[in-house]
Amino acid sequence: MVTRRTILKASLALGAAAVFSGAIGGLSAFAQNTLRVRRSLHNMALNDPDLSAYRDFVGIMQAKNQKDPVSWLQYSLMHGAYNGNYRYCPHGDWYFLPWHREFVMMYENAVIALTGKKDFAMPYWDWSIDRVMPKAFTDQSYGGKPNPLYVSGRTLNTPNWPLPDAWVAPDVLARKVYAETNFQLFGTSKNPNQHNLDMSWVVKGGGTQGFLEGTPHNLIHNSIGAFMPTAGSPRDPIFMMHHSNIDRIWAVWNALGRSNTADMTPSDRNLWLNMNFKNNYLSPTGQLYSAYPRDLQDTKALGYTYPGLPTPDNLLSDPVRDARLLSLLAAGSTSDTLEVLRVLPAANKDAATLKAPLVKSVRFSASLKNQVMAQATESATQSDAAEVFAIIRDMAVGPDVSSVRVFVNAPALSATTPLDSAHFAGEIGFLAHPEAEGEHAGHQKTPPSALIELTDTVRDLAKRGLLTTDNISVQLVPVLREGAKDGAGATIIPASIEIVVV
Ligand SMILES: [Cu+2]
Repeated sequence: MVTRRTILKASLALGAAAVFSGAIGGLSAFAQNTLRVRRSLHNMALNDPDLSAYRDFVGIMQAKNQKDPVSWLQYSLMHGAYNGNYRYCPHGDWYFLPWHREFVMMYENAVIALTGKKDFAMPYWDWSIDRVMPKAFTDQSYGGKPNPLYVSGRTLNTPNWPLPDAWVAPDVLARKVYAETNFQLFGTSKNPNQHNLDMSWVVKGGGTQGFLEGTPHNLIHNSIGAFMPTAGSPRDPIFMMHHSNIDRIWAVWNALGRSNTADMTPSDRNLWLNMNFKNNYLSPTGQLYSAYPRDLQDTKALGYTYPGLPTPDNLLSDPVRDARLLSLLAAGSTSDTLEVLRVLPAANKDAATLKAPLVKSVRFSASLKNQVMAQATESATQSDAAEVFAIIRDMAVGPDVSSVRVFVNAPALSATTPLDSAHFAGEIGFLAHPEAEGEHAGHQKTPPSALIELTDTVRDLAKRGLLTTDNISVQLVPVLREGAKDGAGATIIPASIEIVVV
């Protein structure tokens, strides 16, 4: 029996990654009568018809009166405003993927309408392969004229570039994205307080971000700088390339045989499928329109696909493990009733700062230690070994903080401890989040929460003989926004940190 747990230990997912992570050009594989194929920017010629149509579209939209509903600015404002709040776009809850799928299609349909290129399909930037910004977007001019895809003020010369393996490497995605079989653990979980279909839940956040949203999605937004870390991120033309790739990852995940809703409770299934993103989108003629997740699950039904989608890998889900993790995420930091091991449920008041990382340690019992150590020694055919996670809840994130790095049992830590340290477990990015001012400040987001898988790190430390005490320490180090100074705004105070073994 191949389950998620065995594949984690056997690293079989590495092989699977090689099958579908390659960039495959050309229109041949899936082209049908009307199915448009979104292609990788990898090796795409600067004068490729799709890339050219997108460039022309951006130029047309930017040349319009920016009060026209069909203009570069007004389209972006459906998502949110630069120096302002998010308007309709959900981050940090389970509507993240379907909402952005329709948002990319809104632009794609407008490209078709405004350029007349009927077979246009939005390209995607596969940042697992191309670790720097695509040249088509960084050249200041094209064809002797200013390049509409270029944005000044981006921060592309920071230590974040080229994008590090820890965020985007194919084997990391294989283990942390594709080997996850539960939609909410893969694509961000529900706000546990949501019990109806009121649209205010869409923008509220309050779910727990896993690897996909918290790490590559958020950190690439932040690394690009300029508009991209803000609610006005769609004003940077690279937004669509980034979100087309996020959308492709969802399509790959589904193609592997994962269902969005099969393991949801009936009531959750209703709340996810039937949410109305009411008038959240603009048509190519400037009319508001709506979309529902129930209609956004199958790209082929929507008229497009991606090349090189994998076939199902027959990885079995582990419903007991999924249910335990989801109930832990839903329980909030005060519940203490679950029959799952939880460590450190007490509320936290301490801050993580650059000079003093926040450290939460726990002494493992002998039986727990055995479960954890089993990660290093158990044969790949056994499927009952424990996984270890940190749940970091409701982080109060200072305005100067761009992300938080999570380490396990590191003897010494600083802002420059490398991501390839054996003690590194993960990094969660935070999009810019202006504080709400007064009642007209827009939708207030719930502070972000994150689920960090520690299994690989703990297993690896044990293998290397670096788990030398009975303590497991989870350590948080904030990372400053580009250009920010270490000071009062450079702190993170999570409401709680739990180390859970499921
Ligand atoms: Cu967004």
